[in-house]
Amino acid sequence: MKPVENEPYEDERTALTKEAFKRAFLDNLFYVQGKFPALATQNDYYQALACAVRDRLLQRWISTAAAYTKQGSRTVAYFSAEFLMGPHLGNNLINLGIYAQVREAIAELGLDFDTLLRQEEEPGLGNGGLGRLAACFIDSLATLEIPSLGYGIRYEFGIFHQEIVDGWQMERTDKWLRFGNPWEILRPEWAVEVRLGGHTEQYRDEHERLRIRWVPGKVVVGVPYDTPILGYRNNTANTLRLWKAEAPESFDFSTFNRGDYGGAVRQKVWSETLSKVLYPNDEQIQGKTLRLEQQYFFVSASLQDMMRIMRVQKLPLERFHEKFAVQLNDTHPAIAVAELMRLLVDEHVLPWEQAWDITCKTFSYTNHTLLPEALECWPLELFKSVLPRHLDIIYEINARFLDEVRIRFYGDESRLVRLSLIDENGERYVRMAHLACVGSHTINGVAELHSELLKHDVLKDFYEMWPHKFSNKTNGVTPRRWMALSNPRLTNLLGDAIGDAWIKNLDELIELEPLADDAAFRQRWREIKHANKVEFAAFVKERNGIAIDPQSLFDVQVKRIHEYKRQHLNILHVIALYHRLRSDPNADIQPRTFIFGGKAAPAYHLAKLIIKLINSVADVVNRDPAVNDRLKVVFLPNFNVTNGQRVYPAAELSEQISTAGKEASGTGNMKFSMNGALTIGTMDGANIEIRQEVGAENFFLFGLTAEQVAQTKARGYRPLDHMTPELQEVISLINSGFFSRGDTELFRALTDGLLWHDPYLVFADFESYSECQLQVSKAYRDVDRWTRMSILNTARSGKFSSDRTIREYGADIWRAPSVPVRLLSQQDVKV
Ligand code: 475
Repeated sequence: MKPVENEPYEDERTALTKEAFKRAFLDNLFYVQGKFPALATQNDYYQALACAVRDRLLQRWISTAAAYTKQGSRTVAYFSAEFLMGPHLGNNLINLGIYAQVREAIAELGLDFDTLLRQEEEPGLGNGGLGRLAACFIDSLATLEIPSLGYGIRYEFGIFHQEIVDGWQMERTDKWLRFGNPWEILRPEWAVEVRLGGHTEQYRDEHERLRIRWVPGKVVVGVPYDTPILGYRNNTANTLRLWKAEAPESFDFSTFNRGDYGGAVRQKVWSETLSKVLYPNDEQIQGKTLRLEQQYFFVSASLQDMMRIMRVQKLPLERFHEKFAVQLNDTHPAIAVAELMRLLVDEHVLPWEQAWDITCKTFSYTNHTLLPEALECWPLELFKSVLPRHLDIIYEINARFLDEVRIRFYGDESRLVRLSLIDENGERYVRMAHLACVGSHTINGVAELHSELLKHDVLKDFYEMWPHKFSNKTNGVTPRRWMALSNPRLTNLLGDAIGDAWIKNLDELIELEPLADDAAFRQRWREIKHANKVEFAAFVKERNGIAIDPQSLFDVQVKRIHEYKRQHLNILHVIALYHRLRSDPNADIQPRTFIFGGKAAPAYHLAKLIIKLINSVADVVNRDPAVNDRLKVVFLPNFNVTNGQRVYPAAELSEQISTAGKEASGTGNMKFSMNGALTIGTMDGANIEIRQEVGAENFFLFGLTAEQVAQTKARGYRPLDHMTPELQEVISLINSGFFSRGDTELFRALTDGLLWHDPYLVFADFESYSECQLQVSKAYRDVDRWTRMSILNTARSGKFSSDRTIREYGADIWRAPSVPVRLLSQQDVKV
């Protein structure tokens, strides 16, 4: 092997050539898995492969750590209760630039590479949009070479595994760590203690100053597990640091010595409960003590870890905000504001004013949802029982803040009530969004409309107080995972047509625009979509046992199941089509396959009923020979990152049909569009910006605007005013028991809810939606027109790369310059 110019010689163990890789793979199988081919399972091979790849990351990881330590770089700390990473292996191979070589190497060893990739249990440590956004962001941070750490919780059980039994969702525990996790490295030497509960008391310090001491009721130990996060084709490997909760040795010893073995065991069990399981509620809070304990646990551990880093780099704590920019991913980590104050004031004896100045310069807050039921408020008594000292600190922050409000808005008593960190209307609550706003120097929404609604609605009073804190940062997604990895056929075509600079600079896709008018290119474009559909159809056949026709239009809605996302609007339209076909067997409709996927929160009964309805309609429609050559309905179980990677490349129509003003941004909408699907959507979240980018003529728009929704509600919305004969037929068909073997009550909660309340205006938008779907069918039949529109969607999706989003956060909020990493060889870092 010849050394590359300016690059140090890579030794055998870290070499990326095919032969060196094969040797490393076999070494790992032998020495790490302790297996030889005759005994090895597919999982052993996967583990050996993963370890061989991980070895190749370590050199980058060490080089990165060395560069950051040497430079004392300003660092972004992304605080998030969720990181929905998806499988690492394929992504790391893409980012290392060795996907093709490794695939060949594995094939030459007589193994099936795809089977090995499928062995990986995805780390599903998130619910949906918010958690997946965190994963895209740390990918872009590494690609842009920005020093950063992702801080979160290493849940032993991630988002539940969804099974569909008799049409109903069943939840199974996600035992993702069962076979071990080759991507993480335990760092026990950096464990920290986190205290909880108990009470506070006053005391006098050695200078006779009155101080406050927190006497905790319990202590847990946070143990960090690090996962390297590679940049695309550079030498950067940043860190995702997730905390596991364990019992402190010393604690069970004291109980043990008192002879209380049971008590010692209970303490251990309780401690480990903290990081046991992810709360499966998406955009709905439950107000459970354990959830607050989880939030505080990872936030405290992370801030302590950052202070350790400052000590190692010999930086004084007074410069905390210069070393670190902390982004709060929604209010889940907002307790960090009070915790940093506690650490600085109580533990490091800084004056309150100085500590507050540091705190406000450290934090920034991103809001992800406008739904009132998702705004975190903790009952005061519960809060006090978990974090007594923090409650005092919050009272002090509030008192000083309200003094400021009093002066700014003289005599405006009601404003004080609205702005207070404590909700005093009835039962008292701590308002976490208010704590986040007061303790942050910037506040942002995740799409233009959402950021406007924050300013003029949910956070209006804060906007009036500090307009300069507010900005918009429209979400994005990483093109590495969502195009290069998941859509290899498209990636090849793009490579031939425009090169592969788009993977790092998605704006380059604009070079495709002229090719929309090239008939030969359009033909290739169609062939790729068709091949992706054929592959997906085989997957559906295997998972659902349903044969779907790759010639039909693949119409897809995949996302968490929620009333505001209106999966029921979609299925009502499917029923309407079914009704049309049964009423007129020769009706000329465009054959379609409706694909649904998504999890419902386990306690969200209406969402689960929507899943049941979709499956019930699927059962009838797919079996009915009068229609099943033209209509098919599929509910894909267990929609997650892995399944997303299969579905986006095969989709032709992307359903983004939330009630306007409810979907903060959406990110699935972007994944579809960049993979060439057209959108049918409302004027909501980032749909608006997608339509703006791709052009109104390449987007199927329907429904009320956010403003019209608000007006309609203000006037007193009555769903029955929007009843049409067709909608009447649809509701009657459901209520007749047609989809429920004669059970006329099964779906009553759903249909009655729509008829008498319909909080998300399904009826109000139904006609507009049906009409728009006719336009979709018409466009689809004009094959060239559709292909042109599809190409233009991809060509104009550059804005929706998370690289663009992260550049904006970097420029406006974090001010953390990139630090390119020079690859060190083992010799450079010899002890
Ligand atoms: C928005 N999750 C999407 C996405 O910005 C947006 C809330 C409470 C508890 C647990 N999870 C949540 C969310 O609020 C969430 O996922 N919000 C989503 O954030 C990224 O694209 O529109 O709904």
